Amino acid sequence: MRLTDITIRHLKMQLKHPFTTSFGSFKDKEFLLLEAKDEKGTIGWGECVAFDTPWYTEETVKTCWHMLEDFLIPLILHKEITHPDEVSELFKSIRKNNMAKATIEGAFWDIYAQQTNQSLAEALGGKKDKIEVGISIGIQDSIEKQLAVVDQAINNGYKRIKVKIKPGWDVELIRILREHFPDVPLMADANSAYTLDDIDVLKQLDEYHLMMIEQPLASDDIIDHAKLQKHIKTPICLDESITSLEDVRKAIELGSCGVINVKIGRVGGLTEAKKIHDYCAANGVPVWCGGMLEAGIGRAHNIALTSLSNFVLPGDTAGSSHYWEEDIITPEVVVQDGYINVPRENGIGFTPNINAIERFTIATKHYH
Ligand code: OSB
Ligand code: MG
Repeated sequence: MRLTDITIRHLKMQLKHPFTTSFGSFKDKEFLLLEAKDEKGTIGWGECVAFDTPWYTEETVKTCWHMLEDFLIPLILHKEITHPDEVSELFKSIRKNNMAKATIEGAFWDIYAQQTNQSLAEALGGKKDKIEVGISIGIQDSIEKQLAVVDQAINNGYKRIKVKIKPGWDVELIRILREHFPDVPLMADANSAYTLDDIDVLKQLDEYHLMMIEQPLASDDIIDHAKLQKHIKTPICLDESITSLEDVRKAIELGSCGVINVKIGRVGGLTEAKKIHDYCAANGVPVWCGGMLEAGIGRAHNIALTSLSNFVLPGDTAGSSHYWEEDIITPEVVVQDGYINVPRENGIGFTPNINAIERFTIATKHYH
């Protein structure tokens, strides 16, 4: 297979509800969509998960476009490639910039799956025909509002509730949630809002049998997380800190976490995500698929990845209608009784809605 044409579109979509974390709030999502064509005319799609500001990790929409245009696209265009695992090898000379790399790699996996008459899930080795889904709920304006939103998510069937915490919005919030929902599978995500100085607060969370606490400490840390894990019973789940299989190996060896959140973009693509999955399976570490408020293309890739067997915990891949008035794929992603069916059609198994995509597009560029 050879990629002969690539189109990058910059989209801006309004979120149904503003999403608030320990870092701030956003109302819209700006992101890049990549459409790639091979020499036979097969089209594959990739969604870049970087945000327009570097609050989560260092990449942004603009850094990704720069990396794609000036480095990654020139490396891959017209190059003969037989298997998508070769794409990350091809990009090895470029350091980091994982979200940019994953964008093309994802489109290539989609093309490869179609060319070999498989669904993307099958091409990755996924065996599940449906996946369990959780939901990530942003910080709300009041405890009452937070309770109402959690209650609605439970009623909608989500298999696990994740809430965002930050200093001053933590122990009391979790205590009240537990009072109202004693048995719901519950976890908290801090997006790096604490340091080891906060160890006493984090210890208090042990009382509420949370499934895990996600990324309490610095976004590039595994050392302090290992220290923290020795002092708390609740398993730590690493998100921001994990950018590769090597990071996972070191974190597990150090005892920095008991669970890994896998995000395709953060680790540089599906090939690396699959390696992390396999390594964690071999080491008895459960994984789940995180979310980046993706539109339909990114969501479809997450669903395919989650069909692998060691994705034993519900992911953050809620249904399209949780995020958007209108998604950019047909059918949209639907959650029923807490499950999403893994599509069986070739490729990502959802059809990009070109009309919707064009309406949300604010800039386009072609490469060939
Ligand atoms: O930390 O997992 C996170 C959203 C954007 C960036 C980082 C995170 C999140 C979420 C929501 O928690 C996940 C989703 O619903 O897509
Ligand atoms: Mg997180």
